[in-house]
Amino acid sequence: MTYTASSGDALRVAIVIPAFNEAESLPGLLAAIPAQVDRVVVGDNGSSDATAELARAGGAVVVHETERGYGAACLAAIAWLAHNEPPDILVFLDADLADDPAGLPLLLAPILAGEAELTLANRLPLAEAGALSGPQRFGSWLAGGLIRLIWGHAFADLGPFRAIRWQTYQQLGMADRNYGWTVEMQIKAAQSNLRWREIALPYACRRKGRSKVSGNLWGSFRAGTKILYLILAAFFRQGWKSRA
Ligand SMILES: Nc1nc2c(ncn2[C@@H]2O[C@H](COP(=O)(O)OP(=O)(O)OP(=O)(O)O)[C@@H](O)[C@H]2O)c(=O)[nH]1
Ligand SMILES: [Mg+2]
Repeated sequence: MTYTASSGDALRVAIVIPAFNEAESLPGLLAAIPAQVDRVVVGDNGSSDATAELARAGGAVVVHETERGYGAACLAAIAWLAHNEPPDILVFLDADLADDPAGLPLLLAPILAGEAELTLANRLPLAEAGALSGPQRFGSWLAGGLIRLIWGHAFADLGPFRAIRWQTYQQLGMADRNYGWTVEMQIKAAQSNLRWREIALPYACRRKGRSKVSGNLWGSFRAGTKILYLILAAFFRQGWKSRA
């Protein structure tokens, strides 16, 4: 199945879902994914529950990645797509049903219209009460502010639900293997002056399963320090390069 671009081209969309012990949420999530989506690939990090079986039962391809980490799971799933069915548009979606797959047409619209290479779901305007923690909101504000200060691109959020043209993704050279995946993509989008759009989409509280990142202090701390580290490292690396 495909989506149609304003140029009339039929574009294939693939969704990457990094999942670790999300057996309770995954069946509902997979059932809510629009039929036009061509392929769903779940990057599983050795879940001890039925995540892999339920993902397959829900029609997804499951790629196993031994190294724990959000980025590592995404990279493994993307490698499978690169070797099997490279799509035209790559979408990222968490497995815990906090993002609603029904928002996909809105997320894809600027890309299908040829107006953007990257679109990101902004969780802040429509987030359910309690869905975004204080540290998450502060982290998005601080990271967004630093990226605007350094590269002039004003992102409001670092949300996981996003879409990017496959060719554009390939040019970014994504590498982060854990908490820095989302911010790395936004830093590189800003550095390469990509045309991007943020779209306000609903964001719900996690109702099932255990939080791996924001819902626990250690996860939030590690995510926060990794995000700050990546922004400052990119700034200094760029600074050195421009002086070299
Ligand atoms: N494969 C894999 N997936 C992960 C890992 N850590 C998190 N995830 C997945 O990444 C997504 C985001 O993790 P969450 O625990 O929802 O993090 P969060 O959204 O910041 O926190 P909550 O608000 O509590 O949901 C979920 O689909 C997780 O299953 C990991 O180490 N490996
Ligand atoms: Mg979540």
